[in-house]
Amino acid sequence: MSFKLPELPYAYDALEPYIDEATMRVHHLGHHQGYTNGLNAAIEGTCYENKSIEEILKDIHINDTAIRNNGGGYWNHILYWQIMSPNGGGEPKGELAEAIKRDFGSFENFKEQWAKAGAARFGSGWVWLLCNHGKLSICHTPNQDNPLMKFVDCKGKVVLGMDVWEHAYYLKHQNKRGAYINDFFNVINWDEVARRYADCVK
Ligand code: MN3
Repeated sequence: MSFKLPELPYAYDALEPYIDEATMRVHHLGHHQGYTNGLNAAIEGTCYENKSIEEILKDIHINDTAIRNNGGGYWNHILYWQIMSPNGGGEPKGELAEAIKRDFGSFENFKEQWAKAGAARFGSGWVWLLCNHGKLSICHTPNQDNPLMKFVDCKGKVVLGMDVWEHAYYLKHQNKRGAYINDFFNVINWDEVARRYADCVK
């Protein structure tokens, strides 16, 4: 069995003007395809060949560098495409909105802490919103690491993730990561995030 690059759930230009078409094309067809190919090459002939991506990421050792980088990249980007939407933005509703208010004080405070985490991640990496027995927290990781990996010190189920690699924003936002993060808030698919949160608390 080998992993395949999933199709985007919307057109390449669907997230304009916040995330531009050129970035989406190179990000999906270039970077995500690259992680997919790298993952398939790294697991060939190993005990991971017939495992799910989640099983692989939960099991790997910190020194399994090729699977860590490519498998992380494969999983992280699938999440990333799903938690964005051309109908996204605005504020979360219902149970998720209540949980954000409870754990961050307000949606505005959450946004501020999220942007701060994005700025704090030096170099390449990801910012995560995690649900741990219903409680929400923010964490960030380097490279393509994610909270599924046992050596990563971020505990909880991922409900939202944001790519802060330069390849996610450089063509449009150049060196202004903060401007990209502001734009990201206009495309967050809160329905999908709420679905993941409901899955965590059920
Ligand atoms: Mn990326």
